[in-house]
Amino acid sequence: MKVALLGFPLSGRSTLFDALAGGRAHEGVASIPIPDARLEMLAQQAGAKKVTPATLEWHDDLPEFDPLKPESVRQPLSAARQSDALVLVLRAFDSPYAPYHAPVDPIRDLNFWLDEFVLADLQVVENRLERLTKLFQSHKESASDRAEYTWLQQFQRVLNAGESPLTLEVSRELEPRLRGFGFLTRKPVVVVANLSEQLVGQEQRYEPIQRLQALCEARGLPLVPLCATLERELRQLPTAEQAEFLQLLGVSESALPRLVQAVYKQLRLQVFYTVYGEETRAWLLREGGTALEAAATIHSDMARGFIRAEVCHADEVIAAGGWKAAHKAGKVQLVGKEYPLRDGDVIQVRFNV
Ligand SMILES: Nc1nc2c(ncn2[C@@H]2O[C@H](COP(=O)(O)OP(=O)(O)O)[C@@H](O)[C@H]2O)c(=O)[nH]1
Ligand SMILES: [Mg+2]
Repeated sequence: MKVALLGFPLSGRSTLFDALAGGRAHEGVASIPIPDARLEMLAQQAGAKKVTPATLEWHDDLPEFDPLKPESVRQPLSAARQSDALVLVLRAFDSPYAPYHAPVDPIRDLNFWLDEFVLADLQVVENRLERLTKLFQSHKESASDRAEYTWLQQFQRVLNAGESPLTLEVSRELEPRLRGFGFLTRKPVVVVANLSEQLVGQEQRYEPIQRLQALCEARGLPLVPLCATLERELRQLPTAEQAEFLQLLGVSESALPRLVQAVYKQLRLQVFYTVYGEETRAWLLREGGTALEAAATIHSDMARGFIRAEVCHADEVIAAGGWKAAHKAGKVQLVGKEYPLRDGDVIQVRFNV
């Protein structure tokens, strides 16, 4: 799952990315683990030698937008279509350079990006409708071309009316066709307000942030206020000194785990676990995913030769004292391919290839 950082130049994307990646980045890409207390417990109980968390792939590699050349916004936007989620970084700190000498106004900046999403998607829709119309004229269209046309027309109407396109349903057949367009207005978005050192911890009393909070709530966008430079400094400190540093700042904790969780939540994923041999591992699956899909995530052979799966929720495994103990206590269920996994299930696939 790809998460891309999007924002004006000098909004603090690279600083935030460094704070998240902690030096483990390569060319603006880094795998960032999802913090997971259940995984730690499961691994401890299993005596695992290797613990592998689920990760999201964070990207700070979108082409730059130059506010002095308005048309240059197209490049980062079209690259952003490839990602599964976007983190919109808004500058909420004063800067002598930021684009370019503009006063701090995170609401202006948020609206700029949201409007650009609509315009960019409308452009894609118009082009596609035109091509489909040509296809219809040659009478070579399929039923799914017709279905796509109808959906796109509805989408266009909703966008033009300024309504939320998230309410539009997409059928299972249509979904793979539409996925290719990477519509920005339908992407999971998390908003970051990048605060100055002075404001962090007191942002709730800062009027522009209060108004931003209200706007984000109205739009259904999670907002995470933080100070990227402080987060980066914090990350560079030895663990023993981090608590002291936070106390000095009057902040209770780093905002980064909350940011990662917010993105994860917006992606509508769930976690499942495997406890095989020496390794305890967390995996990601779409919400509502089945045992067969989980098997396919682990290994294609497991899906191909799927017989049954043993399933027990991590909380029950932990309460029982481990996988074997959960077995003994009769907590482990035997399920088939279509079983819908619950967030936090531990699974052991029986397969034959
Ligand atoms: N005061 C303050 N400055 C920041 C913060 N985040 C970034 N900066 C500064 O803003 C400048 C641009 O940051 P950078 O991360 O390179 O922005 P990018 O262009 O969006 O990648 C740098 O000089 C940073 O030190 C912040 O949270 N507070
Ligand atoms: Mg940068």
